[in-house]
Amino acid sequence: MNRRKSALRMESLENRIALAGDVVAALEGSLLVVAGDNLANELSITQNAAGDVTLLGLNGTTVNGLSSLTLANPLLNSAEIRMEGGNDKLTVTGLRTSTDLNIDLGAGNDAANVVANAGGNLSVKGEVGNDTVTVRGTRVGIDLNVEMGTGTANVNLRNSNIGGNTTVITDVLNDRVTAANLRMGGDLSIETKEGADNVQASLITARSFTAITDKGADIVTATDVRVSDDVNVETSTGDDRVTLTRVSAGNSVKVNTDGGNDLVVATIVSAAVDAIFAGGDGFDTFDNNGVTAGAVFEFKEFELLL
Ligand SMILES: [Ca+2]
Ligand SMILES: [Ca+2]
Repeated sequence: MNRRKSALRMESLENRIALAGDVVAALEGSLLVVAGDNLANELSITQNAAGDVTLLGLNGTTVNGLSSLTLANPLLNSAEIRMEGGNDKLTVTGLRTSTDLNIDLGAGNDAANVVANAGGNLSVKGEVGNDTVTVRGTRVGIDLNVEMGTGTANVNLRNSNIGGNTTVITDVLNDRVTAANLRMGGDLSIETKEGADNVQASLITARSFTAITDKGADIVTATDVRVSDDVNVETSTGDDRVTLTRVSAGNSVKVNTDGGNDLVVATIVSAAVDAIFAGGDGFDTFDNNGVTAGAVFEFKEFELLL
């Protein structure tokens, strides 16, 4: 009885290790390369105030065959983190690179939570699978790019500063993209492709804001968005709902909801040049709670005005 029990225990421990896999990490000059395997890896990468970088495997995941690896204050120009296949979980806390930080979650249902300071670009890529990506409390010197593959994507960007552009692209299926409290020197572009998508942008300062949601019943909500150039929202076919609240543009505001029975609510929206709202085909409703335009204010193809 006892022997059988311990044999079972041994087997279950082996299974757990096999499922958790191993992550290989190496410093190649000033490039940190981290590569998971095709199992579900759970990894935490933390850089402390002294500059030491610790890679900690969690729930059975090992790092170079061990439970963790610490690099003493390495000179980090850039980092490449590839999680490969499997449902991976990655947490990055305080990692500082003087140039680019690239994260590829690979296939699988992955989750990444990133707090970093990248002097160059920060890119997070997901392949097939339902991925959740959070970037918060982060500074990016140049561009922040998030690109998700097929599957339901949940992208959450908040409390961050980006020197250049922020681009989020998700693939088909019902995606959710939240951008909150972001300040950037360039453009915020969110493109969610087909599926019933939900785009929420709030407390944004940027050069421009673009949301393109393609087919499907989409929701686009922009609150406290201030741009020096254009605001552009296109929701394509499907019954869409676009809500703009306290949105101001140094150039124009353009909203086009295309086919479907759409609802557009505009509250305290100002454009230094044109404000143009088009409902497209279908029975569309425009709820105007204060739109001002320096040149042309036009709303067309709406069947009901509130
Ligand atoms: Ca993996
Ligand atoms: Ca993966």
